[in-house]
Amino acid sequence: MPRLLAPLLLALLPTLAQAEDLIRVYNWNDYIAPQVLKDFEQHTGIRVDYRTFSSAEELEQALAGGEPIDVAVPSHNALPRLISSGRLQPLDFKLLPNRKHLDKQLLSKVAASDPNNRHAVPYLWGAVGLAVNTPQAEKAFGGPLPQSWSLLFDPEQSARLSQCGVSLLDAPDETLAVLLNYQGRSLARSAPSRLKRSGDLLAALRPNLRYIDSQRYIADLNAGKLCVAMAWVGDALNAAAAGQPVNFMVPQEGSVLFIDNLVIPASAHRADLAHRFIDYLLQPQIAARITSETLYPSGNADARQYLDEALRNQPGLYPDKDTKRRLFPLEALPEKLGVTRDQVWAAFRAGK
Ligand code: SPD
Repeated sequence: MPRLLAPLLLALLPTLAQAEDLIRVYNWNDYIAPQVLKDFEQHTGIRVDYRTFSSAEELEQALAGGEPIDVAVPSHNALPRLISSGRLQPLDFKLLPNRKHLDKQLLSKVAASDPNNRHAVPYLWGAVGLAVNTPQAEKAFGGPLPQSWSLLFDPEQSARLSQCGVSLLDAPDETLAVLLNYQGRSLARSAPSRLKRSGDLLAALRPNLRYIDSQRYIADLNAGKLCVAMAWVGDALNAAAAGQPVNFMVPQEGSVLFIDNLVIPASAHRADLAHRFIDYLLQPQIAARITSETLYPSGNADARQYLDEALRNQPGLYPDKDTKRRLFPLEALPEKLGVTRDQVWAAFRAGK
C-alpha cells in the first residue's frame, strides 16, 4: 500500500466502524426508558438512531415505503397484514436467548396473529380506557361520573365535559372497537355501512372534542389541561405520577387490549444487530426499567420481580381479574372493512 494512503485509511476507520454498527429503531412515543438506549449503546458500541411515531398509520406508511428500519413496534392486530405482505423478517430464535422470559399467555395471544410467534416479540401491552381528572370532570359534569364510555360517546355528557377538555386518541381501531362494543356490536364483524354510521356518530361528537391526538394529550393530562381523555394505560398512569388527580378507568361496558411487539422489518439493513437490540430489551431487569418509566405492563414475565413493590401493586398497571374480564384483544380487520375504516377515520379527523 502506498505510504501516504495508510494514515488516510486509519483516519477513516472509526467512521467506517460507526457506519457498520448502527441500528434504526422506530417506536411509539414515550415508550422506552431513554437511559436504556444509552446503556445499550455503551454496552455494545452499536449506535441507535431512535425515532418515534404516534399512530399505527404512521408506522404502516413507513413500513410500506420500505424505510430502512431495523426494529419496529407494531401492535398485534397489525401483524397479519404485515406478515402476509412480506414486510417482516422471521426471527432467529437462536439469537434471542432471553426470549425464554416472555409471558407465555401473551405469546399465545400474539400467536393468533403471528403463527408460532415467528415474527414478533411481545414488548409492552395494556388496556385502552378513560383518563379522568376526577375533580375537574365532576365539577363540569355536575356530580359523580358513570364508569361508562357514555362520558365520551353520549353527546349530552361529553358536551358537559367539553368545558374542561375532552380528547380522543388518533387510533381508529381502538376508537371504533370501543364505540361499537359500547353499542353491543363488534368492529371486525360489522358491515361497512355500520362503520359509516359510526363515523356519523363520531362527527356529531366532534364539537365536544378539543382534539384527536395520541401525543399531545400526555403533556396536557400531566398539566391538568384535560379532564377526560381516551387513553392508553401508561400515558394515564404517568399523569397521576406527575401529581395530577387522574384516574385510569376501564368502563363497565368493556374495552380493548393491545399487545405491542418488537419486529424486524424486511427492509432492515442490520438484522444481526436488531436481534442483539431485541435480546438486550428482553433481559428482565431492562424490561423492568422500561415498565417503571413508561408505566405499561411488560411482555416479560420475569420483569415483574424487578419492579418496586409499590409499582408491582399499583392499581391499573397490570389489570386485575375483574378488569381483565372486561378486556378483549383488538382484532385485525378484513381487507374491505380496513378500507372503510381508513375512509371513515380520515373524514372524521379532517372534520368533514
Ligand atoms: N405513548 C404511546 C403508547 C403506545 C401504546 N400502544 C398503542 C397501541 C396501538 N394499537
